[in-house]
Amino acid sequence: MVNFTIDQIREIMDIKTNIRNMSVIAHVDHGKSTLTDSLVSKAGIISSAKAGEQRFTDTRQDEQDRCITIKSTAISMYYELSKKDLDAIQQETDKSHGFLINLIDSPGHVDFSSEVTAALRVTDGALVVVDCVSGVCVQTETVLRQAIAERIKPVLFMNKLDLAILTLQMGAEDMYQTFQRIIENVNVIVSTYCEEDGPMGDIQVSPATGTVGFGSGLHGWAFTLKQFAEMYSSKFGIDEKKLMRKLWGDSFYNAKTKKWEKDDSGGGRRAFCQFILDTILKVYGVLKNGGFLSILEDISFCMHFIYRK
Ligand SMILES: Nc1nc2c(ncn2[C@@H]2O[C@H](COP(=O)(O)OP(=O)(O)OP(=O)(O)O)[C@@H](O)[C@H]2O)c(=O)[nH]1
Ligand SMILES: [Mg+2]
Repeated sequence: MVNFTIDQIREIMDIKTNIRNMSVIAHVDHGKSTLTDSLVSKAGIISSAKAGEQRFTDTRQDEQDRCITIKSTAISMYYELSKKDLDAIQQETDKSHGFLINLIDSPGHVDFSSEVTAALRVTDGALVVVDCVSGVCVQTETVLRQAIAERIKPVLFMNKLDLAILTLQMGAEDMYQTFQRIIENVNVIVSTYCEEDGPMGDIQVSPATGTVGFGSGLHGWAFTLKQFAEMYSSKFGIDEKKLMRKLWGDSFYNAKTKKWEKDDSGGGRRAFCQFILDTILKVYGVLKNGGFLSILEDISFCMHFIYRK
């Protein structure tokens, strides 16, 4: 069931502050169309059972046949922010909680790069997808550079976590180190093409500020540290924003002494591994034999794009 109406979409078109145009950009095969499917299914346009396999935005027969995106395709979705999230972005949206998200799925193959240029011209935010197993590739740098040249702020989505867990059987610390390296690589590119004191300000991405999402487009789930910070905030009695910073980087929690530490010499475990990855690894352990992973389903990366504005 589509969970919005044409009337809602029409109404929101008049509220300019509530429209977000964004492009999904990445190296070829890093999972842009599959991830777009997951977002589209969240909006109810396609069924969740088909999400990830249908590649809804690959509308042409040759795209479906070859499993590759050739033309950029736009899709409009309606999304409602909660009151709390709306307050957080301090925007004059007294009229509506609804947001119109125009998402453009672009091709990653270098032959079709003009499609990326065209997509970036009409969007004001970029969702940069990186396959966490392959890491930052040639086209990742190219499209990121293009986005920055168009003065578009990027957010990062670390994709294919299922592959790292199930196929590569990576442990939590290994995964953390991999993510950390990829984020560093992305930020090196960002700082190469964008000056910190330039017109765009600091546009480096970090999980601690909610500008990096993690998940699997294929299995239809994703998270940012914000969800976990919200969950753990009352348990630790720490404010959400502060807790997000503690859930990333060299921040260790010692369950015995109940203290936060800066290294693991005191017997603490990295907070990101202990409170986030361990949980996900456990879920995969339980559901490994073909269960559908709707438990962690979230549209948080989309939300955080909204946050950045
Ligand atoms: N394991 C796993 N495979 C994925 C995931 N996302 C995409 N894939 C697979 O990766 C391949 C490429 O996915 P696409 O979504 O077509 O990639 P794309 O970035 O849109 O590719 P182009 O548009 O041609 O650049 C397909 O075989 C997908 O099934 C994921 O989260 N996990
Ligand atoms: Mg594609």
